[in-house]
Amino acid sequence: MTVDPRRLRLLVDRLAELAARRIALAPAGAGARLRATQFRDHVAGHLRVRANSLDAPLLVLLLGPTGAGKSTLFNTIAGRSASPTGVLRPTTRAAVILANRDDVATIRSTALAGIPTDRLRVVADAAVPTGLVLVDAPDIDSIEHPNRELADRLVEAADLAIFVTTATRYADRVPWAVLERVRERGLPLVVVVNRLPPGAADREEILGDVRRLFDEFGLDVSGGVELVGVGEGSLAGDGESLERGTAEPILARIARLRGDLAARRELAARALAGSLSGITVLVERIADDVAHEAIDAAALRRSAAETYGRELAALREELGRGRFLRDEALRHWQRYVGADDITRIFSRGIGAVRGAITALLRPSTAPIAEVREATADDVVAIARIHAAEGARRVATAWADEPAVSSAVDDRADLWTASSGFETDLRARLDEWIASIAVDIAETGEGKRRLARGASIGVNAIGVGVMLATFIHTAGLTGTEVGIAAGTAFLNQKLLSALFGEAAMVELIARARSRLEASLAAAFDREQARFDGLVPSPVALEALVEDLRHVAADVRDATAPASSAVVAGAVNAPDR
Ligand SMILES: Nc1nc2c(ncn2[C@@H]2O[C@H](COP(=O)(O)OP(=O)(O)OP(=O)(O)O)[C@@H](O)[C@H]2O)c(=O)[nH]1
Ligand SMILES: [Mg+2]
Repeated sequence: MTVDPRRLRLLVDRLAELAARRIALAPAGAGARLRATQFRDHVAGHLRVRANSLDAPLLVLLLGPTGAGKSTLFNTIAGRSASPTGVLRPTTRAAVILANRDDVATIRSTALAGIPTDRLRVVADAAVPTGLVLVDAPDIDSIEHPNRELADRLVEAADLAIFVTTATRYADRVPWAVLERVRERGLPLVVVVNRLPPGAADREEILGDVRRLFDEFGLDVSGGVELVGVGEGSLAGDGESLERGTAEPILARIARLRGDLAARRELAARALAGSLSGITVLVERIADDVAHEAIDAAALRRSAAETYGRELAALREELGRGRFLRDEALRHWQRYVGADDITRIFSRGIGAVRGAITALLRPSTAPIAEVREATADDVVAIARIHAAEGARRVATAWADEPAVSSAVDDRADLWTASSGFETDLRARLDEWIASIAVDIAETGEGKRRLARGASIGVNAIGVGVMLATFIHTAGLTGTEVGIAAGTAFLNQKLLSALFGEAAMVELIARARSRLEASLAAAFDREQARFDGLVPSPVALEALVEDLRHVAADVRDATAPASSAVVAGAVNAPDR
């Protein structure tokens, strides 16, 4: 099976798009963040470069712990002091690049694109043949975290890693974390054990032990990985490089690659084949990360929704009991609907009421504005208490969740109702009150009566319906006589006289359900502040699916991948 080069490049496009989406969905936790970065950097810095051409300059990376002698070896290969060495650890803090000037431009716009200029030091050398770029990396184990980040970034772009360690340092733990990524991404590897003791038996023993460690780790030294011993050499005259004889095996390796296009192409193909099999592993692991994040995000949003749902239910119940309305407004209304002449008409029976009521209810005397405003104020005040309580409860719960704790801690505004809550709810209530008037005007009975008696104000009746959604005789217990009960009784009597019992009940029920929808919308707006702190579970799930698909497609396109097959594909004449 061969890899169709067009298909390969399309796969790279898809991988790049998925890597960008993954980064945009805020990976949770250090491990997930690292994998997301590796994914993006590896696709951009290596897969795309190699899918386009195996003849793009090879990137050979000197990698390893601080003080192992990377820069000294770099200078030995360069044949001059190009990367300062030092006794203070760490020494190298930028990626030092030795290349022909032609390759510098290429590599900076492809494999090394995105690395800040202040972290690159270019040593352009006309004497260096094109085709191979040597990079001295900062260390991977000192306390300088940016050094490690840069080294990690270079690992993603390299075609060959020359891992430099020493006879005393090879078993240190930290470098193995980097070697794990080298193994996963299938990066061709040469291991240099520097500063070996002079005795042949000691050297053999150390190299044997190194071989065993690498083999156990799954980096097969007897197979693909080369192991090179470099003796503790006297430094050359400049003190910045080794005597050339000491580093002979490495110098020979570099010279061969520089001089032989086929050897470079073979190495590039091997690196690409490693990348293609490694990327499926990485992509699957990222899909697992994202799947976990989708579950967590959904759980967080659900907990917020439940909390706000409980507060909304409590609010609804309180509103239904009507006790929150201030007496003063109710008294206004009771005085209006309970005026002597209306009571007198009521006592004469329903027929008489219908006939006389329109004449009696004069809009000019109705306390419409007062009751409306007082009611809206009271609803907003009590809703705000529940919105604030909902926010406090969600923020408290989320403060214990690692994925969102810092976001919640950083934002004091999330611990109470939003600053726009009152204005927003008031606008919704105004709309609601207006909708009651519209409903009355459109109701059969209302239509008739309004047509007949112009003097009866639709707004006055609207206030009656509005109040009836909060105070109603059924919702008040026997002990709660007083102003609310009395007003509810008279208000209902009036409305039922106007519309008939059944139409009245429906009118009130519709008003109540519209009010509930408005309150729910206002609470949704509050909850959305929290939802916005976690990525959308739907977007995360979609990403999981796309990642699994692309991993399967890469496997399908490359199996059974070998460097020869890949080489044939990428350099195929039909490109
Ligand atoms: N005598 C002797 N000294 C060496 C040898 N290799 C490296 N050194 C010294 O070890 C020290 C560290 O070497 P560097 O080349 O700066 O090490 P590095 O790996 O680049 O270190 P960082 O840049 O910190 O990551 C320097 O003082 C070198 O002169 C060697 O083979 N023999
Ligand atoms: Mg160095």
